[in-house]
Amino acid sequence: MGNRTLAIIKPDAVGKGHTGKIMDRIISDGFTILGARLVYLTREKAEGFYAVHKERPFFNDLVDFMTSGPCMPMALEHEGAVNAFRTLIGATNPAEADEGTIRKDFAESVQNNAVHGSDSDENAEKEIAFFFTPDEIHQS
Ligand code: IDP
Ligand code: MG
Repeated sequence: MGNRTLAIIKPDAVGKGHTGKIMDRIISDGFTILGARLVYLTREKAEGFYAVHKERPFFNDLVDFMTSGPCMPMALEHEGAVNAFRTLIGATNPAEADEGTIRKDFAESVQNNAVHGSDSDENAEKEIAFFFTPDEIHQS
């Protein structure tokens, strides 16, 4: 079980000024932030990041959304980081997210759902490398 995951505070949450509150929830839940940066995704980068979803009907809207403003990718450390973070953020659709989760409290809709979290250790490492070079990640 890996100890790292890639989180993104998405453009809806950054735009509404929720970045600090969401980072506070992440830190309070015991995650260490190994790297973080404000990023303006190009269309090409957003399409690359979500390439696994390119056949889905919502793909174009998702890319529009992810390029609508800055977002904040973060490399996070925690024991069993992938599952721990997905528990903290809640279900993809905020209407189905548990009380106290980040998506329940900050998401607008199934698309504009405030945060991303990696879905496997393998994808976590790929997604961290998508945004950060090894020397940009704090080695704890
Ligand atoms: P996840 O972010 O919870 O892992 P995924 O199924 O990997 O969910 O979908 C990636 C992102 O695509 C979601 O976070 C959300 O922004 C968007 N998305 C997923 N399903 C839908 C949908 O049915 N309609 C619109 N957008 C969606
Ligand atoms: Mg996913």
